[in-house]
Amino acid sequence: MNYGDADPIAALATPPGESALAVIRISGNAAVTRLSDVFSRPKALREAPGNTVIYGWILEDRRKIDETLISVYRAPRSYTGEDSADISCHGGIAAVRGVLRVLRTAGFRDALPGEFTFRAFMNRKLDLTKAESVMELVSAKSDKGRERAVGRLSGQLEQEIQGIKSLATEVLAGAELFLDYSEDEFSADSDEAAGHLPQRSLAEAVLARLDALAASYTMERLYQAGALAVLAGRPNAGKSSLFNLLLKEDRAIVADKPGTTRDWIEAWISLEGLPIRLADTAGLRDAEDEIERLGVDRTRSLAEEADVILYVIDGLQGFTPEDRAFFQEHPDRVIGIWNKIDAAPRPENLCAGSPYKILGVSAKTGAGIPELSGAVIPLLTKSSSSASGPGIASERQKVLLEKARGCIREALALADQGQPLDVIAPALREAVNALGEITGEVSAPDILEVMFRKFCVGK
Ligand SMILES: Nc1nc2c(ncn2[C@@H]2O[C@H](COP(=O)(O)OP(=O)(O)OP(=O)(O)O)[C@@H](O)[C@H]2O)c(=O)[nH]1
Ligand SMILES: [Mg+2]
Repeated sequence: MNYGDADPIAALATPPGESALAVIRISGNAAVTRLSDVFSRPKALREAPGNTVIYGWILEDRRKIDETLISVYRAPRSYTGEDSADISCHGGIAAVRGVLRVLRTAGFRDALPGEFTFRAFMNRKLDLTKAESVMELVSAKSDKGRERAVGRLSGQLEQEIQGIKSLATEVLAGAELFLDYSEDEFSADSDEAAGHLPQRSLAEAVLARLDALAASYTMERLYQAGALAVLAGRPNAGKSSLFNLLLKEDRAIVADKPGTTRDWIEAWISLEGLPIRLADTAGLRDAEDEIERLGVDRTRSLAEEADVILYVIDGLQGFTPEDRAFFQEHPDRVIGIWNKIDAAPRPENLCAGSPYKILGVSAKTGAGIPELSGAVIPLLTKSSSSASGPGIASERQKVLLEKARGCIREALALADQGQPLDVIAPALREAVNALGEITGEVSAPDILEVMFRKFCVGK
């Protein structure tokens, strides 16, 4: 794949299918002029200033294809930084296809995934953290995820990285200056050049800010990608009843017969703003029936994948040896749920002295459910910082941040060992470069391509 160089491109920016409206986006050299060649009011469109809307028809050999509103943007005041336009046409499959066909005859080629945002980046309309946040915003599944992406789109992360980078650059400059000076005045291995990092406290401040950003990753990933919560437990414990209750929908079959659920099912829910993929599974037992046994195998493999296992105990049956064994197998990811407290209250001394957390709930009355969300969130977010300041959200950002962090740590360790500055300075330089790569100031074309390819077409 190769992104073009301001050649005119077009793409459908809305999902294909039947809808009231669809938006087709165009951008590139003379984009608006080219569009006017296939428009019912060419002069009005050609002369339209930026940020205005023009009404008219898209024409193919003077035949009307669709009635549209064209939002006109002029370089550099557009998303891509080029002349561009959003064509609002009718959302029918044939209408969209017709308009795209006409655009091709007018000299537009189909845009590649992420090509509009790539151009925005190349034209310095946004840095890489903002570009990534565009996709994060498009895929946000919860309000909190949206809010975090909007923070990055507004430049929160970019500013933080820039701030850290300028501190790191100061440390590097201090070291290099000293190095130049010492080359003139002292022999390279004299005492003055060794064992002393000028601005050491600044380097420590850089490390502290990098540590804080690194700690935000788990939480940011949770808000973006969500977590997998698996309902597991013995047959008839009430897993499907809880699934329906948390989903606020009668989705799973509930019956008094043990072994009702066979194939697991899943749905997205939101717990205090966190997107959770909730799975209801087949009850765990030594099943005689071949199909049920396959279901139980799936429960086990799903439980292995889970970020948190909601292990449901049938209050009417009590805490069985099988229940205890399950807890012992998954000590850090399981939350116990003593279900049916409406009919069988949770015993006071249940698991007294053991580290297991077992909450009493009723899928029938909803009692104990708020406490359940209260227990799930801390388990998922343990050891990660609360998401209030800037945070990193992509694997790419994480890798580069860790690189910068490792380099600063190395520089400090070398200084501790009394190494000379010409040994320390390269590590500092590498840290500064890694930070520059996060925002895209320093960037290799192949890395950019890999990153933008993950975008959707039209974005
Ligand atoms: N009294 C009472 N009954 C419940 C409660 N939750 C579930 N039940 C009943 O328990 C039975 C089993 O419920 P399900 O939700 O199908 O249980 P399950 O764990 O999904 O069972 P399998 O799919 O067979 O593994 C049904 O008769 C439910 O009505 C509860 O909180 N209180
Ligand atoms: Mg079930």
